[in-house]
Amino acid sequence: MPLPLLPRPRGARAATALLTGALLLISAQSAPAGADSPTTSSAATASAAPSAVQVNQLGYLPDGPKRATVVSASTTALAWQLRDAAGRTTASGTTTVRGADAASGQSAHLVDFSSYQGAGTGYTLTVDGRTSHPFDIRANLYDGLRADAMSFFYQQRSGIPIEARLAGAAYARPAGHLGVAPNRGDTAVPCVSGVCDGTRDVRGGWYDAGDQGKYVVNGGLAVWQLVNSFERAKRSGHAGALGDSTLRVPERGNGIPDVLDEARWELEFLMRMQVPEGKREAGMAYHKVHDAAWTGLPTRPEQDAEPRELHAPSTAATLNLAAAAAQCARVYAPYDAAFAARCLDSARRAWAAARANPGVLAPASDSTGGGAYDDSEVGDEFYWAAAELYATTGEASYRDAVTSSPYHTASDVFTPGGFSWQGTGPLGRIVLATVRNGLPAADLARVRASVVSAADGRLSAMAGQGYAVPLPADGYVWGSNGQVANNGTVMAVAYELTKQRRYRTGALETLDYLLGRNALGQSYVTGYGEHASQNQHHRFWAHQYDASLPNPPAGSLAGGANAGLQDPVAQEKLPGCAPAACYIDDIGSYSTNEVAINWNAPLAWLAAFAAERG
Ligand code: 9MR
Ligand code: 9MR
Repeated sequence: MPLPLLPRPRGARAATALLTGALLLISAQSAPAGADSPTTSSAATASAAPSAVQVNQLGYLPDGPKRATVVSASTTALAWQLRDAAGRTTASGTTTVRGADAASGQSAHLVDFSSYQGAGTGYTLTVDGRTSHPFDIRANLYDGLRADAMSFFYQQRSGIPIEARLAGAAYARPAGHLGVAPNRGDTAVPCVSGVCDGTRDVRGGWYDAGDQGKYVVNGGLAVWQLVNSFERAKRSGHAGALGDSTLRVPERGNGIPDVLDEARWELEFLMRMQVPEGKREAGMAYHKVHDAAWTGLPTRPEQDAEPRELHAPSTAATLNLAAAAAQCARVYAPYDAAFAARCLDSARRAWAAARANPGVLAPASDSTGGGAYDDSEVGDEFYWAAAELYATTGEASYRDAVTSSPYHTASDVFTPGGFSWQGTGPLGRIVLATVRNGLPAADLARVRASVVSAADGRLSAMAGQGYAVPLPADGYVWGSNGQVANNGTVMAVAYELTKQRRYRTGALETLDYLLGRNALGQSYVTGYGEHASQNQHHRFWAHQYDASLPNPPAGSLAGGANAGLQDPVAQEKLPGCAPAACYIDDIGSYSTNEVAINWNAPLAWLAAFAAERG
């Protein structure tokens, strides 16, 4: 049965991205990528030749914040004009001089046209003879991104064919890693010899990123964020927008919210990674499964001929499973009681196994053929898992684990980078702050205040900069866009807790950064914006290396600026870059331009939040 068409992204070039596939995507996105692109060269010369007007290239919500950054060395205010698609000036004013901006190395002015309440497409902002990329002002601005950022997960699925009717012809592919040659996984994967026993069926789940590894700590975080997004939407009365038949997933029409169908694909995998009862280390989760050696690019999933290996269980993986499965038990209960019960059983066993094996650490050196995802401090994972188990069960033993954890009371649990697969303490705070639980009122108030105070910290970081980025100037690390988006979700939670508009503003301006209001004028989301990333590091969406393969689908978030320059392309092309400008839309730059489930998850979360504001 043909599917009804879902809302398509309408901003700029997005409409063509998924419907007509790779060829049109390429011809429509005429801005050349790579070292010669106008963006890269303008960034390089920005301080010498002040020039750009950087906006959210998708656009702005009619009743949302509307700010832009102008790169200009002028020390006096400049006149700006907002023009509609017909070129008529609909608003005007003067800039605020901001001056030197450490992260971008640029000199900035701010334009604030928030008071403009009109709507339409094809607006531009002109300052001092320079004109921005076109953008929309409309209430349904984020509907398309909400669906596309979620659809990313379907397209990352392992162990199931990706169907043309759902993903578009260019993105269809056979199932990967189902034990069909040349694949050598994932239906009977042995442990790395000498480190653990046994052979497991670990089919399914999502591929992590541009590689085809599957890592429990990152999978646990990403799936938690998707399910958390649904739980949040439900609290705010918007669950319907993520309900059944809202996403392009094969389970459409089964009566269960599509985002939960998508998340279940990963949850089933995570539970397969748990050592079964009766075996040594029963209840623990294997840290990861991936290729024995790095495969080259491109490598289609169903063509991957490398042996797959399970890596030893770790305490961190076990606790991420416990947290995600405990959340599953609560959130799925109204829709599928049997599945919810299975999740709870898995979560309890994982918790008990982690308590019995509290210091089994995944080594940082284990990064051949897959990422290490190492973590030397797991007290925060204990806290997060205890918080989820307590929120779901209300049981005293989990409450005690929460209240006795140093992560429950420490003042620095939220870092400037928010949270990550390595730092999960904030997730415990967010759960306890938002999900009804039996903590004493004063303790609950303190937990909530800690989330709000973290959001205040991000707002003050934004206020001090030319681009309103919720990161400090030294925060541009591998996956900085994921950190930015995570911080956006912290501000959105603070908005839910306080209803104070400044937090909503912070969350929405976080999307402005990701969608083009940044040092490079780069929309980091494929298909959204006039100058959007399209060559992210991926073994199947590898069009830059093989014209028969597609670019990443619309709604794929690039890792973002990384001052560490940790790949050869970044090292060659970006020497001397200012932190926020250390990015290149080249498939070879895996340290600035990969995609990953833990980066798309907060993008999807934020897009759903923003779509509700429309
Ligand atoms: O392609 C890999 C990417 O998915 C990882 O994030 C990255 C870091 O772990 O490594 C990439 O693989 C490269 C490897 O580390 C070094 N040899 C070249 C590989 C392919 O670019
Ligand atoms: O997101 C990870 C980042 O924090 C690390 O610095 C980096 C190097 O270890 O690895 C990143 O994760 C990659 C993982 O190792 C392999 N799959 C792709 C992930 C995104 O690049």
